[in-house]
Amino acid sequence: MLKRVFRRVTELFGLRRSLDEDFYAELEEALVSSDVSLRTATELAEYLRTEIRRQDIAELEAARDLLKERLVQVLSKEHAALTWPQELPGLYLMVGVNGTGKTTTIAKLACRAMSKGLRPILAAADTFRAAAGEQLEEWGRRLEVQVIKGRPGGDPAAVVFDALQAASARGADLVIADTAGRLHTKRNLMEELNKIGRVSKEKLGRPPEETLLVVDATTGQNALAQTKEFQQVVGLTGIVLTKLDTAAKGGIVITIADETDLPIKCIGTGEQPEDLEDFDPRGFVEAILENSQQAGEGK
Ligand SMILES: Nc1nc2c(ncn2[C@@H]2O[C@H](COP(=O)(O)OP(=O)(O)OP(=O)(O)O)[C@@H](O)[C@H]2O)c(=O)[nH]1
Ligand SMILES: [Mg+2]
Repeated sequence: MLKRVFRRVTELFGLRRSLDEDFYAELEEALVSSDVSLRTATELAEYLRTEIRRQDIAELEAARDLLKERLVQVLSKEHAALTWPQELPGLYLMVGVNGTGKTTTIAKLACRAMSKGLRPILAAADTFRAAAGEQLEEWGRRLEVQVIKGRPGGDPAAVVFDALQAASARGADLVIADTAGRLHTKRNLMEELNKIGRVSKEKLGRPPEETLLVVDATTGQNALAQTKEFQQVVGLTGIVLTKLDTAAKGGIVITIADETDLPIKCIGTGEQPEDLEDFDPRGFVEAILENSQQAGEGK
């Protein structure tokens, strides 16, 4: 799936003969065309230039290994694993712009929780669209997980509150709350999200175990602006990057890791409940920067 993500970067190492000045400019350009931000691309090229000189590297192969190691370093963050609740019930809040895969990811997380022996409850705090609650209820039926729903147009914070209450009453371990997709530039909707965060924190007596921003990997560079806005309004613990099984270029993963302190916790690789993987920085880097011979075979 990620084979063609960094094709231009991969090809650069395959086609070039030497590490001359043009190499760095071309590397920067190839990274940007793979959705890496200009800032991150420049930093990476500069790092390579310095290290190649310092270590007196002449081989393209060695330069590629250097880039790989640097990318692994950039992508490796603390607290990258999902935090499962210590105190019950725990809470996962799912946030993000429209259509990124929040609701689907909730089904995936519910599955993951159940495979760990935890009992989840889903909170349909997307009261904005009637169909949103129905979509979550459909997952609830499929997975045999309870769904707490509010009135259409009702207060989403109240739905999360009710779900936490229900979880306590019924001995459930984890509430996973769906929220309406919202543009990070819409002030009133972001305020609503802030309220959901405040109310849950008050009810729990601590912050939610996870407040996860669901990012569509095909979004490109706008994902960075989204991340920064949501981080400011609701305080994120990490990112779930979805749709990596599609035509996503994936460079945004590197930009988010480089320009924020948030870990990418999981990746979505399909539309089914089992299509969720822990993010593995080394595996990711190996997948995007395979050696040029393999890249040729993959065409
Ligand atoms: N290929 C692929 N499709 C995905 C993935 N995650 C979600 N989708 C699809 O993306 C579409 C939107 O997913 P939803 O889960 O409804 O997204 P949402 O963020 O809840 O959307 P809103 O509630 O409208 O904001 C659906 O068709 C999902 O099946 C993924 O990892 N891979
Ligand atoms: Mg949804």
